[in-house]
Amino acid sequence: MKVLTYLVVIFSVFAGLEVQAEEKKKSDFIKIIIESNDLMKFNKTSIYAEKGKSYKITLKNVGTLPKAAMGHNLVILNPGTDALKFGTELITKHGATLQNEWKPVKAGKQVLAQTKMIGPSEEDTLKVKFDKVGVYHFLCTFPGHFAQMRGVINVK
Ligand SMILES: [Cu+2]
Repeated sequence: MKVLTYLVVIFSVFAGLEVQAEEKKKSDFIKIIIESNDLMKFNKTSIYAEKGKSYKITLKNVGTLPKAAMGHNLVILNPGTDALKFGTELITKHGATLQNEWKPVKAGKQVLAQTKMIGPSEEDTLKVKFDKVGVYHFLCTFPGHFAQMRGVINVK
């Protein structure tokens, strides 16, 4: 009887450990911080990522100009969509307006993930997982910013 009790205890301990490991895996996000500023620049324009891993990407606005004049966001596009072309079509094709804070609401699956538009000293974090190997373009969709505020995520 005692042996059985020990076995049950041992089994329970192992089962518990497994649950813990599982939970740890779920919260295992790789964190990346990107800064944006009043000079209309991201501080990172080339990022390497791994297929199948989960990321938390935080966009920080380290500028001081008001959001209406110099707001920033981070919009990650799926492979095959070019950020420069996407930028030129934001208002004409992708539904970005002043009212929706320049969110490309009509872009559908061309957008993989995005933060909200943020003002000075604000930040916003998006969660993303890259399912495919490839080059993912990103940009800020505030009018005109795509000309400078662009970058690539190389997923291997
Ligand atoms: Cu911007």
